[in-house]
Amino acid sequence: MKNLSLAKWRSGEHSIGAWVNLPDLHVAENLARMQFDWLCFDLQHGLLSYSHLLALIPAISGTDTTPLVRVTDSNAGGIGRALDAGAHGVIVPMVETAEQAAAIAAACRYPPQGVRSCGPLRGTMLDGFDYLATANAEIASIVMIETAKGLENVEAIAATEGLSALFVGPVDLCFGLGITPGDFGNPAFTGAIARIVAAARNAGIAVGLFGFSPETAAAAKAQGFDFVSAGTDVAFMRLGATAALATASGVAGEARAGY
Ligand code: 3PY
Ligand code: MG
Repeated sequence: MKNLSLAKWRSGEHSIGAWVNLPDLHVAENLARMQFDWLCFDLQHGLLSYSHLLALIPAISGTDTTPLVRVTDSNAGGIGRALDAGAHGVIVPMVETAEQAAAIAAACRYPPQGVRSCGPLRGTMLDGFDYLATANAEIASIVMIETAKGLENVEAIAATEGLSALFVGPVDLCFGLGITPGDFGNPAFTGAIARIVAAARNAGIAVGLFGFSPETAAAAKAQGFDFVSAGTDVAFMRLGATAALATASGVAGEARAGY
């Protein structure tokens, strides 16, 4: 198997993905054919269940778009299930300590580097018979920094052996900092972003951002992020529908990004 997004992050190339909240394989199929580097199927907050993943990941297989899954939490069983469904990487929310990060990195790798249990049924079907031999080097283990405690420990978390990337959840990070959700210009927020980016850079791993809007996504590269989501499937629909309705009616509507 080959993780094209991980290869980009390792070579310092910026990548842009999209977030999938809807359990419809046609949405995923379309997005994967629109040149996004990766799609993240969201089991934490999206309207998806594990059985949807089994259909959605094959819907983008064979394209150059990397399938990532945001799991519900750091439980090793859930991480193993997402990878066994064919994900090329997991994004784990609310990570707060280096011990947690180490357990996540281990859950993503087969022994001797980790503790992932062997069962590459879907991996072999989708990615070929070299799956078992190549998965440890290709699976991305990504942890979210989005709480006050996670930020406090970010340097130690970033230094964790086997971790591929940090990922910022901007709205939970606002909650963690005690500022208004969406107040992304607040110095407390911009300071936290600079600290997270520096921690990743110093540890030699990538750092990504959930793009709350196309505008915040566009600013991510200059802020030092290696990868960013341009939006969610639902937000794309809302933004496109608002623009279409405004053009057709001649009455401007309020475009709402976000989730
Ligand atoms: C956040 O903004 O906290 C996220 O996790 C994005 O989904
Ligand atoms: Mg979050």
